[in-house]
Amino acid sequence: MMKEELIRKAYDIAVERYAAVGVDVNKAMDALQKIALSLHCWQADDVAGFENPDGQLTGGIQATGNYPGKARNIDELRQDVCKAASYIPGTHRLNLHASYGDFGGKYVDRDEVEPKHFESWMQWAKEQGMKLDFNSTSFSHPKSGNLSLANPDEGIRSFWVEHTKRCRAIAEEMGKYQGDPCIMNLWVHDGSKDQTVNRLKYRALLKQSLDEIFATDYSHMKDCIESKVFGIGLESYTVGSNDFYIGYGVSRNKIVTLDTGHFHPTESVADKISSLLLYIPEIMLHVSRPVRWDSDHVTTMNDDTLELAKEIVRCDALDRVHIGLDYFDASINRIGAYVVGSRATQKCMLQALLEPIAQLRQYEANEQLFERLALLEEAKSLPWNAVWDMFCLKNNVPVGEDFIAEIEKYEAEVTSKRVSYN
Ligand code: RNT
Ligand code: ZN
Repeated sequence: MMKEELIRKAYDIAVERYAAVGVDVNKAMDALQKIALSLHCWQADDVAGFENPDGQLTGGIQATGNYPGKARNIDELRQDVCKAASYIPGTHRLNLHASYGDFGGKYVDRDEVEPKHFESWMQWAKEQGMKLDFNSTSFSHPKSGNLSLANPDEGIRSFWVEHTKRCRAIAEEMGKYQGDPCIMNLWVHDGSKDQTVNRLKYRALLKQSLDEIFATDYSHMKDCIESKVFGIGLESYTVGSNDFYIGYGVSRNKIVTLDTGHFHPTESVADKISSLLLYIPEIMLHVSRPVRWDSDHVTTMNDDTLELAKEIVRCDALDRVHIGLDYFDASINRIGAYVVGSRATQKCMLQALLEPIAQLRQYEANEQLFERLALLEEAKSLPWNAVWDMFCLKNNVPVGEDFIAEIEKYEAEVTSKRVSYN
């Protein structure tokens, strides 16, 4: 039997199997089709950017590994992102950092970035049918230090305020150009390696900086703010902690970014969704996979990601939760990393959309708790994978593991030929 015929057969059986537990598979497929992931541009080049690609990555983040073939310039990065996107079903967004501007070979300092440095990105994204999101960049700069927006030195603080204000103006132009709001994430690394005695002072400074940055109202961009537990070399104190940004987000009506790698290991990020949705307008996610000290391993279809996806669907919040990816693995094929993490996230979303939620809710309401647990367990082995295969087929992307050989081919023909500078 032809592979396609097999996929269709398995799909038809899955549709019936799901109907028996009250789930409409077509509806789930349609919903999945509408979910645009925001792909992080920085997986392609280990967060190097185009200001000074040989410069050091600072700010408490690290990309470990030295796998050959990383993108060395804007053209290669675009080519790689396109390649990755061609193996990810659906239409997705691209999330740029300010350090990835098209600077035309000149050094443009962070307090000088302008929409014109992102014009070619906007045009390119439009040609690809992709929308853009954006990030200010506080790290990997001579003025980054340990404190940027929370720096008591007024010269340094205002430098970063200016940078971030300019980033919002760039995001506004992107949003206007693409006819869809550009989501701008603000994450700063500010923190301290060891015991800190002026915690309140730095947090007050960060609050002040944010108020200055957000003073201008825009209508084509949305702001989000991202917390963290600790950075490498900044282990004892993080100015922008979870409490800090939840307080700020709630009081200023800002989107809060939940990076799944930025919480204590036993904390459930999934459980935060329903609380936050009651107090803030929207949520941005950075879906990642924490492993020990590293918050940025490639996303997989693990319990954490599944629970997160289920909570979004159970809260009926697909239109209020934006799903971005954030990991950087320099030890494996980088295009492969994009594809594995994106497809894993989509598989989790699909399983969430296929959950027999009506029946589960009824059990819960009736206090039929064995029944609830039993159906949750059984649902794990319902044939969601047949639906996933069909989704890939419909979207004209490789089904199952077929993308492995294709990425190997791209590696042999393209990325392995790139001379590494590191
Ligand atoms: C760092 C944050 C942040 C970065 C990107 C590169 O811990 O997660 O989102 O990963 O800005
Ligand atoms: Zn993040």
